[in-house]
Amino acid sequence: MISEKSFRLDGKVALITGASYGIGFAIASAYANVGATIVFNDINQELVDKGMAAYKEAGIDAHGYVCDVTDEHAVTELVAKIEKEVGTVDILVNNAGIIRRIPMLEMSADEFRKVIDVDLNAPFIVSKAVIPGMLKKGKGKIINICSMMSELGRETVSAYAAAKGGLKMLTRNICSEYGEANIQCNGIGPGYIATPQTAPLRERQADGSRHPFDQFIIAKTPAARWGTTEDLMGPAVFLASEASDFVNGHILYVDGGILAYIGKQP
Ligand code: NAP
Ligand code: GCO
Repeated sequence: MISEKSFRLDGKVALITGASYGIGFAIASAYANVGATIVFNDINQELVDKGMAAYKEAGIDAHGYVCDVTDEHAVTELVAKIEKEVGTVDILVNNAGIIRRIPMLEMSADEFRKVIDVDLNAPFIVSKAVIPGMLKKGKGKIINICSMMSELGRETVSAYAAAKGGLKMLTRNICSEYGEANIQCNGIGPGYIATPQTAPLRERQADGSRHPFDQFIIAKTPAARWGTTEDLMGPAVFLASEASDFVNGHILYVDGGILAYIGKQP
């Protein structure tokens, strides 16, 4: 029977990748607030130290590790270390990601590959590393952080859109391959969220006016605002909890209505 307990994560170990700050930090904080043990990684010690200090300030006793999620050997070692030092990963959030805003004709194949490597190959690598532990436990939750670009394109983000579109289908495939083992794999598709990643799109202009893209997103969003990382907390808790045990292969868009809206008339 449904109860508040259905949305709790007590006794669960949650690994959130790239979670020193931004969306990953917010999701990890939400999970800690409902009982989970938090494990996170970031790409260098400076970021991990920054994250550990931020978690401590928030009253969260997190476990932080340095790991480049694109390095399969390093990820395998990371998961083995987590299982030894903390416990089997019950919840994985593939959050780490990069974006390169470059017109396609100016983007090198190496730059394209780098985005695909972090935003698509890495979720495959990390998911592959944690699924064996989930199979042993007979359950698990994988949540991939997708994007508006899992559904829409726009100028200068060809690599990112290709990666996030692929991540949507990887989500559906993990669902298909491991649903019978009681592993649920879903995605969260944030709209436009105010984090360091989108800071260039929100910079004030020299005359103090809002960035043109900022104004564009306000007109494209029924909620008429940018999202905050807090807006993602409830959906992330839901998809990590037993309350969503029959939700699988679903991309939950948390976008203030962008995907439903043609946009406000200029
Ligand atoms: P962010 O502020 O740029 O944070 C991303 C985190 O991932 C950073 O800590 C980053 O470290 C880390 N990271 C990057 N490459 C890594 C690697 N190879 N190994 C380990 N960690 C790595 O981004 P965000 O805005 O919080 O976004 C988080 C996720 O949400 C991303 O997947 C992004 O695509 C997605 N998303 C964001 C928005 C938005 O509007 N902000 C909307 C939809 C989806 P560094 O600081 O060293 O780069
Ligand atoms: C961009 C933005 C977006 C957001 C997010 C939207 O340049 O268009 O960075 O891609 O990061 O992915 O959902």
